[in-house]
Amino acid sequence: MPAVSDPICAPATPLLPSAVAVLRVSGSDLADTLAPLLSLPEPRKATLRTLCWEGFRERALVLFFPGPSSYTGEDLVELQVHGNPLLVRRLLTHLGRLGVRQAEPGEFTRRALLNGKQGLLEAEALRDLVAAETDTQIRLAQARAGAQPTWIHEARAVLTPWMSRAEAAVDYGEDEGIGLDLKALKNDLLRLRIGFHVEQARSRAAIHLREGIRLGIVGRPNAGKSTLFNALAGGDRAIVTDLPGTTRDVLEVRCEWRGLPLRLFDTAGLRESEDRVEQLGVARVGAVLEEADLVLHLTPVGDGPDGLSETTLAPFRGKVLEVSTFADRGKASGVAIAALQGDLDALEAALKERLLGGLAPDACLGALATGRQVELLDELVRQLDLLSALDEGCPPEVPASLLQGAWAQLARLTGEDRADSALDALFSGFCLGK
Ligand SMILES: Nc1nc2c(ncn2[C@@H]2O[C@H](COP(=O)(O)OP(=O)(O)OP(=O)(O)O)[C@@H](O)[C@H]2O)c(=O)[nH]1
Ligand SMILES: [Mg+2]
Repeated sequence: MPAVSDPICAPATPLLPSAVAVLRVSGSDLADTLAPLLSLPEPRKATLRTLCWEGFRERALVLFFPGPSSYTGEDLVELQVHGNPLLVRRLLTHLGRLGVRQAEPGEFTRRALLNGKQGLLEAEALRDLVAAETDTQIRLAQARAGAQPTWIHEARAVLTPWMSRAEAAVDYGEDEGIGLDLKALKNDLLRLRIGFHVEQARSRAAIHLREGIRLGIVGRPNAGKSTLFNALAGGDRAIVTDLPGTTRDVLEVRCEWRGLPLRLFDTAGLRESEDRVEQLGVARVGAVLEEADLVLHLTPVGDGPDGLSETTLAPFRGKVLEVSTFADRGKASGVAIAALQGDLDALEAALKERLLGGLAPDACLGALATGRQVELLDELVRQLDLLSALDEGCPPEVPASLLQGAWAQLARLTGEDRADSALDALFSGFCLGK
């Protein structure tokens, strides 16, 4: 039985002039509710119907998915009408008169979740898929939307028998001499923990890819910052000249470069200047340093250190990557590039090492990727680490409670604990009609 069943409706496409607009209606017994407007067609067969209300006559393509074999698990009707925003609003108002209320953002998916049609992890992936801005982000979200990670099933398969053994040891242990074989438990956990550590590395990288990497480009004037900015952005976005002090403002661009979703910041060259505009530009570098996930500090090959860059970057050392530019002009150690010539392989390798722990973006397909998910995975790993460190002689209550803790983390991860807080956080990020 669906948990919620009052009929809801929402536009599933943006309210903009377009060829087609899609409206969704979900609820139990939609045949009755919608009877004054249309007779429902054969299930899952696109069928033309003329919708008549308040003097409007709209030819609509209608799709009917009877519950429970529908996205929401209840009756679902999709109406494809002409993409006039006013027409769509009039139809929604009329549906309101028939007792179909406007859905909250994400309410269709919330019902899908409550009716067991979808898991929380898949729903989070769907939200990310709709919000994705780059190819990599779309691929990652698609991989997560498809299926629950297999390691979750494997973990449950390992934990289930141990939970019953631990319970038995707690309930009957003393009377009937049932002990818990901690050594065998630790052995079983070993394989799981190795897998979990791989998942942790993959998900740390996946978080960067999902959120996009804020990359600041700083250095002295003429270090080649704007040239690199343009090369990464794949277009002529910033002015490049051989005059030092060309860039005065912070320029920002979002792009994907070699599988890395980036938010790039080009900045004014760091130097003491009499020029008022340039001074203002240099002052803005600080904000970029604060905001960035990683700062590329460019120094032309053969140039010595410069004092202003050193002092400006000192508080941010932990996130600075030193990069030698103009590699076409001389030999350099470390990460060396020639942006003008498009020679950026060393930078690619260094970025992937620093941000993805050396993983390729494709290696993160299917990994957990949100803050919520990764926190729960970390907690799960912590519980298993504690279990593996237990003394042979400890009372069975301790492993029993740790095993239950690990199980609870898995349930929170997949949303099977039905916690409202996770659902509310998720659906506040959804668009209408999803
Ligand atoms: N040979 C060579 N020239 C480069 C390279 N990168 C940049 N240049 C040239 O160096 C000059 C300065 O480049 P920009 O990208 O404007 O330098 P910038 O760091 O943005 O300079 P400011 O905006 O003044 O701080 C331009 O004439 C570029 O064509 C490179 O890798 N090799
Ligand atoms: Mg510049």
